[in-house]
Amino acid sequence: MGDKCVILVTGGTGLVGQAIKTIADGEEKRPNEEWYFASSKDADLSDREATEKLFERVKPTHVIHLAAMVGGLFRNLKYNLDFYRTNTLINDNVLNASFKNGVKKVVSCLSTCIFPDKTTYPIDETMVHNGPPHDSNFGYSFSKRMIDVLNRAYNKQHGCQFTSVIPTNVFGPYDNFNLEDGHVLPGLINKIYCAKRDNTPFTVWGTGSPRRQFIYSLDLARLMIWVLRDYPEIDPIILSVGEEDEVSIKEAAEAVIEAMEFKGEVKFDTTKSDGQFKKTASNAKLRKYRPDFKFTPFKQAVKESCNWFEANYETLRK
Ligand code: NAP
Ligand code: GFB
Repeated sequence: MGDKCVILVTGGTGLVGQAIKTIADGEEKRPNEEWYFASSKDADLSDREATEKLFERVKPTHVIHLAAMVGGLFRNLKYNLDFYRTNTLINDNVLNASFKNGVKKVVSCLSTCIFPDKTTYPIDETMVHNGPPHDSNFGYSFSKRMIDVLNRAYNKQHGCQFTSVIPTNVFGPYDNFNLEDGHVLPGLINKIYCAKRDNTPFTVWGTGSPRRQFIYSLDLARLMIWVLRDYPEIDPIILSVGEEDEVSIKEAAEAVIEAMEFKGEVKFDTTKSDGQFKKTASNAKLRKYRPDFKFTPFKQAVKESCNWFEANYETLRK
């Protein structure tokens, strides 16, 4: 990436986009690079014409494609059709505009929740299409899988360098803390904050027994910038902490309780869905490329996220 680079980050105002902005502004930006963090106000990327106008205006040489309809288990359970249609439109428009504008490299996002539900563990990158995803989010999962199909087709037919990453559950500053639409960790942080303020019990949804690997958004951002610059493959790469760092939802809740210094009553609402029990992914491929990469310790990342939440309560998404 020696010549002048214009890096367009679609979905630039979200959890992952803002983490990339924090890292780029802080340590990673290079003198020959111009970074553009787009939100839906710059262009509704589900609209082909608006997408093409954005690309004509920004003229990106590289794209980190994050923009998507995103949500936790409970939003996915409700809107599988919308997740499929919206994300399929966005992905086709962004990759087609990238091809038509001669973008040198695109890095898109899949997710570890899109892998087959009936599978052997640990899951690895070769298993994306080996069977149906968990029923709770089949719409989102199939739309994401089509990114990998599009990347391979653009490369085979036109030699495009379009690749993708497969992050596990992400959390951190600028997350969506809305209880209905958001993911588990921001939901737990928001609920504990309210339980402390209102002196009410803190309720964890489900049994607390499902297992997850969580990646801190700032670590993901560092890895995605590395993928943009140096990852040579079209095939996807899982970006996750190791299998040994997988925790139960109950353990994740305990980490938030400790970080927020909550002393009240903890309840489990087992009338709420547990969703997928586990989706344990291997980061062996990442370790082959980046044996030196150090993830932020989970409890430290949770503490930093809780501090950000409390400092930004008035303006954050909740
Ligand atoms: P997020 O916080 O919800 O941010 C979504 C971003 O996409 C926002 O900037 C939003 O813009 C933009 N966007 C949504 N619809 C759009 C549209 N029609 N046109 C243009 N922009 C649109 O999501 P995130 O957690 O950062 O996720 C980023 C990427 O990582 C997604 O592709 C997601 O699938 C993937 N991922 C996330 C997780 C996770 O745990 N969060 C895990 C694995 C993969 P506005 O701000 O204007 O709404
Ligand atoms: O992050 P999450 O909503 O989605 O986690 P997934 C859901 C798990 O956390 C379930 C439990 O076991 C829930 O019962 N949970 C406990 C809670 N308390 C809460 C809470 O307050 N809020 C939420 N949301 N969950 C998603 C996929 O699966 O993973 C998406 O559906 C996306 O498509 C995302 O890929 C990364 O991890 O189950």
